[in-house]
Amino acid sequence: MKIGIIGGGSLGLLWAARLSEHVKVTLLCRTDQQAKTIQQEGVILTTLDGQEKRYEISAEWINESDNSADFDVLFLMVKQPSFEQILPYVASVMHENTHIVAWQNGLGHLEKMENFSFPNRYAVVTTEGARKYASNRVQHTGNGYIRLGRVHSTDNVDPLFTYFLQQVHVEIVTNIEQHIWEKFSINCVINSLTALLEVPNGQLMEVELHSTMMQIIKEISQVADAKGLYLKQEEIYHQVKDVCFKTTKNFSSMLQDIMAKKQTEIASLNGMVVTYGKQCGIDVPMNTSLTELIKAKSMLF
Ligand code: KPL
Repeated sequence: MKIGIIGGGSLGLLWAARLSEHVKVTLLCRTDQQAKTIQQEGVILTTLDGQEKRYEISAEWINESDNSADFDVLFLMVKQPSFEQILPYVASVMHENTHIVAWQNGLGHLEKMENFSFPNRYAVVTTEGARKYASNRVQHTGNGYIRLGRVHSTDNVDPLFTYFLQQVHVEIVTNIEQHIWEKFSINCVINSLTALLEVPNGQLMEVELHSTMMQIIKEISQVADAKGLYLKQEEIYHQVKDVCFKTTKNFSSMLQDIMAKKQTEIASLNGMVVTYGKQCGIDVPMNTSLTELIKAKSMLF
């Protein structure tokens, strides 16, 4: 199987290293500088137990990559703000049976894929934590689940692809939409609060934030309800606690973006709650305030 990973962020680097132990993987980078560094030095992964491992990975700059590449699997691992831009490139390096897997946090990306005729569409939700600390260096900061499911299809997952996913410990689920909303809720809580308070995930549990967290979750569950999905609020809160515990030292992706002065995913997280709230006529004051505060924080840096 020929696998391409688009996007060399923290999870892109982690998965390039991980997959290279099983299959041929090409990292399709969004900058020439990153592709060159990885070609010369490989990807350096610091494992959970603190060991440094070097992986030789084939890397290409997407502007110069070979468009006849024909990948069997493409992992789309760019952040939400860049997602739409890479879709024409995806269309140019796939064949008619390519498995296209979207790994984004938040909501909105699946609708964007609908404008393209991708036959085998999947989404992944994961609570694993990773931190990129140089263009080719990543630290694995927390274990978590990795769940994949077909988007808008009840067809079984192809046996060869299933075998590959099992080898890399990806769980196949049938109701990915429900998982996406649950993970979305977890990210709306952890990412916005860690970014605002500038603390690693674990520290959210060291201070009194219970009613703030419950209010974020309550508003999300109200909009989810209007969209025909049922979220168990207490259950989501327990999942938030569990993720904070398992990724205790991790800087959430939103905090990493704030620190790197990059555009955050707030519009696809709490901002999406605001958008859906307006569409459904539901007041979502906590998510509105968090969206405004994170946007303001990014602008004031
Ligand atoms: O997905 C994450 C993120 O940082 O975006 C969590 C699970 C919160 C890990 O930090």
